[in-house]
Amino acid sequence: MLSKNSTIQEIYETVVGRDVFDKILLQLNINRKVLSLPFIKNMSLKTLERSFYKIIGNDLIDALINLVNSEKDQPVESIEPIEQRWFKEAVFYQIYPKSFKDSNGDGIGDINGIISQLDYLKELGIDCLWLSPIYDSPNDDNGYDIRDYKKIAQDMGSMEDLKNLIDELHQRGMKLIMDLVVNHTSDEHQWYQKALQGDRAYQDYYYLVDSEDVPNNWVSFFSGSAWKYEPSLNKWMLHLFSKKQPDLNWNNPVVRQEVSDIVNFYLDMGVDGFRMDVINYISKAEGLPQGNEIIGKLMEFYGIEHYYYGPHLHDYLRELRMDSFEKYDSFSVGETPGVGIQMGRLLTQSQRKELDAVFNFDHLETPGHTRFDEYKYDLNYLKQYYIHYNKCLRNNDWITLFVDNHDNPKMASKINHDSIHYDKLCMLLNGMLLTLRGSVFLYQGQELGTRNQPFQTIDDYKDVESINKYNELICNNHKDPLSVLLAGSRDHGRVCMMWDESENYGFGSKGWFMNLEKNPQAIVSKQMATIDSVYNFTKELIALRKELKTFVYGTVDFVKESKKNYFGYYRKHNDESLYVEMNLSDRYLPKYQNTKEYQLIFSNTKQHRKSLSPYEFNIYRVK
Ligand code: ISL
Ligand code: CA
Repeated sequence: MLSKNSTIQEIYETVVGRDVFDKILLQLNINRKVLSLPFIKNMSLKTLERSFYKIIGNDLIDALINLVNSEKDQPVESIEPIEQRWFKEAVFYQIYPKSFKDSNGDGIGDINGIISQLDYLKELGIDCLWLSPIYDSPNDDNGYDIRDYKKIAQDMGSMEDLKNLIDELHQRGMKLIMDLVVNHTSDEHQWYQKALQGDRAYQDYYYLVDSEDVPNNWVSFFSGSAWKYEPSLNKWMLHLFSKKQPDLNWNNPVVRQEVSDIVNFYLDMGVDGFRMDVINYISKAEGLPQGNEIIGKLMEFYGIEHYYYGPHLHDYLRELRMDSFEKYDSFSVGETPGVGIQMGRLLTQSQRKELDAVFNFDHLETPGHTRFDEYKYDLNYLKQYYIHYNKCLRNNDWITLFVDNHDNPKMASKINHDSIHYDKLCMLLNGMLLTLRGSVFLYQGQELGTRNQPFQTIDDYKDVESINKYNELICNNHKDPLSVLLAGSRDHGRVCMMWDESENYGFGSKGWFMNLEKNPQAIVSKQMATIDSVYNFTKELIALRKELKTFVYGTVDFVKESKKNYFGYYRKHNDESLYVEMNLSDRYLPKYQNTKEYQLIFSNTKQHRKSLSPYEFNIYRVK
């Protein structure tokens, strides 16, 4: 057990301690090397608290010690060969169904629209689709607020359509994972409705708390308090997300039973696994204690330390896996915001039987920045992130590789939105993902080189998070709320796919969310017809990755790590050795690694020179 007498180094050697320190340093933009300075690492927590009392107060260290002591396990440092599984070889493709493809002219993407594009996805080389929620929902959070888990939203189609989709996918040798949103339901779910009508059994499904005043200082991810007063019950309801998304009480075994029942319902139907929404938030600390002020300010969300790695997280995940996933050759990937590398390892190591992989989000912003900051993303950070991440992993670990999803602006836009080399940059990003070790998740449009939207007025936004954020900024007299939204809105990822040059790029006049981008390059029809497009680059590289299993199971050895703007690594497996190199900048760069004897097998550049051109990406076979 660690205590205030423990040193910083002792804390850093624990799973939680390491991740928490790394996170704090990241947020404060301080290099983690400071922790190796003798003066720092040998300092006891007591001294740390005393020295910085004015800044950190008297309960931050207690909060840290509690969290650290709550985790008794350590990752297993296995040297066994990597276990071969389908999801490690697969290239995943995330679909935001509303925006993907409309089949019936109502302007809203649907299941039949997806079916109509399966040949397109197969040709691209996609192995498995992940669908953002398609269940019945009042759409307060675009489907992440589910009213009925076993019913398909009317706009999306029917259960028959879903079965059809599964058949059509399986016939093509492809798979499907669905979104499992079970940290919360919609307040229109019958469970919550029954709770509101006074049914005690259903009240126990949620956090409905008796209290004179707001039960604690936790805040919602979508602005304001995480508590809503329910006058008819005279109780407070916990909602970490919108007011229409009450959190489920996982301490109630009946709730856990309901969840495994939902999972089994779909796995029995033939679905191949789930992406599990904010699954690390399901276990909340006993008594729902007040969030620490300093952590709240630093992380922007008060209370987070009491639920992002809660006391029963491992138990609940294991139980769910045994009751459902384990009976099938299925895949589970957890969306785990805030979880660091070591905690992620404990959630995913194969012998622990919790999750197969998680999404770690620490690469989406550079140190010291949050999503709504307007800044230029430096790719050297992404490089260091992957180098560090890989060095922490053993063969019993598995990770996901991604840069875009429905909750973020486009990574390439953050890096260099206006560059004349934008397409090459997109190729480089896709190239990096497809040649590192991990399951690759492409987001719809990423194969085209789509970019952020030129949103101008508040009416251009649809997302509940953006709209709440805007109102909050207005209340706080912010000078330029629209520029904040433009930098960080999730809507950049949610506009409709651009299929062709017909009205609204194929979504017609009723399109639910028009693509305002006036860059006609990133359209499917054009990209397919252009030899050196982002699409063709991505398609050919996926094919190469399928052919060369070295990219999946090979070792990763980074070279020239300290050369700014240069990223190079070897992938080796059996007798094969491949070398990947890239220029992370939009200027010419020396070729730091000698590749003269190597055979160039893949590139985003036609004319090769002595130096690397802007965003050049090359793969060599080492002879
Ligand atoms: O956008 C965020 C809050 O500022 C992210 O932290 C995001 O909410 C978080 O990653 C959780 O995302 C998932 O759950 C949400 C849903 O709105 C997101 O679309 C989903 O990916 C609630 O279900
Ligand atoms: Ca439709």
